[in-house]
Amino acid sequence: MSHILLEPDVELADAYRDNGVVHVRGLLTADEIETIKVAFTEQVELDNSIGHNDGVPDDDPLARYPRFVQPHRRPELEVGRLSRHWMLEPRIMQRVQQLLGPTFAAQSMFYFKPPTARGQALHQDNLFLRAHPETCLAAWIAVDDCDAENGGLKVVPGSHVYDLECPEPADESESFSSVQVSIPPGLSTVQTEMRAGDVLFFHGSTVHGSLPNSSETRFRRSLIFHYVPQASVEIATFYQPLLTPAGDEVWIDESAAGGPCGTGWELPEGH
Ligand SMILES: O=C(O)CCC(=O)C(=O)O
Repeated sequence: MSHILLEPDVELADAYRDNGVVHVRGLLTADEIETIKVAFTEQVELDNSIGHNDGVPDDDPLARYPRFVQPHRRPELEVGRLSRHWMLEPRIMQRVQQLLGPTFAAQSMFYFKPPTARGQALHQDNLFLRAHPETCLAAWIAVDDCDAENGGLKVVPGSHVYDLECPEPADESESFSSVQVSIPPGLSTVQTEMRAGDVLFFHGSTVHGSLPNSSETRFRRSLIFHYVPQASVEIATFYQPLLTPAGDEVWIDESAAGGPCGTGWELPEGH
């Protein structure tokens, strides 16, 4: 067990402040996880056209099982309704608000990560969301048991106190995304081991990513949300409209492109 696991006698906010990443056991029940898993898997196997275009080749496992980005904006689909429900669900939202204060929801995503699929190289989420002046926070829900074999998330505790780093090219034999950041000096990656229904909360500067799914049989599905404090005054347009905890749509200013990489630097939308 890694030290990012929330101990019963530790406050969530204290653990988050110290590590920038907190693993909470069993927030969703087995039945709730089953409903999510079945709905998303049936959707992608029936029609994967709502998947995000990451430009992968046709013979890539991710071509058949593309990640879904912003599925909560598809109310006509069960996966859309489920995404929106869980994005605002009090067990998640109350914990997010303990960490951020008054909160807007900004993004939903679902990763299938089928057997042999590539992972996502180390990165910091707020490079993409560009929430300002406050950073974003992720709630990463394990829909399968996730570990090193099936490409479970790797995180760098303590990296949240560092600024955003302008990324370098990633090794695309291991990562479907093309950019990666380095591990801050003196810190190291922790391989998470999560059970279905566990949730990992992490800060927008926390360095994290995943290796390929080296299993021949196990998927590594996850439902992922990103949030920003209501104190944010700007965010990249892709994440708008934001949602209040009551589900009302809100628009704030659009953040300028570039961030730590300077002007002219463009990242793909979604991340
Ligand atoms: O699930 C993964 O492998 C990566 C997800 C991720 O990095 C993210 O949600 O920002």
